[in-house]
Amino acid sequence: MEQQLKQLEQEALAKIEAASNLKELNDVRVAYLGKKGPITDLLKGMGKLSPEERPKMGALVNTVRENVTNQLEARITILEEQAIQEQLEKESIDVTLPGRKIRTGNRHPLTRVIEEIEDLFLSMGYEIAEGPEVEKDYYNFEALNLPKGHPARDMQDTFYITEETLLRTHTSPVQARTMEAKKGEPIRIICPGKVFRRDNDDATHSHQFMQIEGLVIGENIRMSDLKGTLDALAKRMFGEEREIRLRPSFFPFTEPSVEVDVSCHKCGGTGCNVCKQTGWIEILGAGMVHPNVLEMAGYDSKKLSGFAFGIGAERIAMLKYGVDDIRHFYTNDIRFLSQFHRTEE
Ligand code: 2NM
Repeated sequence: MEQQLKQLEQEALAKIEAASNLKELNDVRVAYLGKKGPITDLLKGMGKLSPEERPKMGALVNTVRENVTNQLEARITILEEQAIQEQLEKESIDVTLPGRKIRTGNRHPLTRVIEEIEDLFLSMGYEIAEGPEVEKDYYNFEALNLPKGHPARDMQDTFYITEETLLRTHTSPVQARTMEAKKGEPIRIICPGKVFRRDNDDATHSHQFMQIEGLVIGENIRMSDLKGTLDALAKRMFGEEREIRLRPSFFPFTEPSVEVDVSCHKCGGTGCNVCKQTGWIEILGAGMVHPNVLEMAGYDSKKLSGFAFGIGAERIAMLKYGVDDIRHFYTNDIRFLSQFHRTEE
C-alpha cells in the first residue's frame, strides 16, 4: 500500500508539472484529490487496516495529500503570474508613437465677422444689446420715424405675423427698446442679430441675413464722432491703410444720413474688379439720430444727440473673404465652411 501511495504521488506531481494551464491543473486536482479520486479511496479504506498500521498509514496519506496540494497551489501561482505577464505584454503601449491628430471645427465666417466687430466696439466701451426677432410694428417702424403709410413699410418688404406683429427688418427696434428703457440716459450699444425682408433670394440678396447696428447717445455727440468711429471700424475690418468716404443719403430715422465707402482693400484705391474701377466700396449706412426718434423714446433732442449706423454682416464677409454668392453662408457645405479655419492666432 505504501508503494501504491508513493507511485500515486509521483504520478500526480508529474502531471502537475506537465500542466500548461489552469484548466489542466484543475483536472489533475479533481482526478487525484477529488471525492472520487484514489487518495480519498485510500483514506476510506483505512478501516480495513489493523489498529497498529492505521496511524502510520494515516500520516503517510496525509503527507502525500499535503504534498500534492502544495505543489498544485505553487503551480497555480506560477501559471497565474505567467498569464498576467502575458496579458501585460500584449497590452503594452508604445509611448513613442506619434499622437493622432484631433480634427477641430471652426467658427462660421459670419460669426467670425460679428465677433471681430463686437470685440472692437467692446474695446471702445460699448455694450452688446439683443432683442426679439418677432417684433411689434411699433418698435420696428413707428418708433423709428416710419409712420403708417410710409413707403418703406410696404407689405412687400416685410413678413407680417398679424397687423401689429412682424419679423424685424433691421435690429433698430432693439435700439428703440433700449432708448425707451434708459429713460434719457446716455447710450453706447451695438445690436447684432438676424433680420428678415421679403425679397427674392439671389447671389447678393437673402430674405434673412445678419445685421449689426450701433447707437451712441450723449451730450455733444457729433458727426465727427461718427466719422472717427467708422474709420476705426473700416481699418479694423479691412486693414490699417484703409480710408473712408461719406456720401449723402436718406434714412427715415437719421438726419443727416450717409452711405459710407471704404477704400478698396484689393487695389488700394487705383481701381480693380472688386471696386468696379472706382477705388471705393460701399460698406454701411449711418447718420445722426433723427430728433423725432429721440423724442418718441423720451429723450430731449435739444440736450442730447446721437449717431447710429447699420452694417450687413454678409456683405462684409463677402468682401473680406472674396465670397461670390451670399447663399454659401446658409447651405452648410463643409467644403466652403472649412476654408475659414484659422491657422494662426
Ligand atoms: C442704418 C443706417 C442709419 C439706425 C438708426 C437707429 C436708431 F435706432 F437709432 F434710430 N438704429 N440704426 C441706422 C441709421 C441704421 O442702417 C443701414
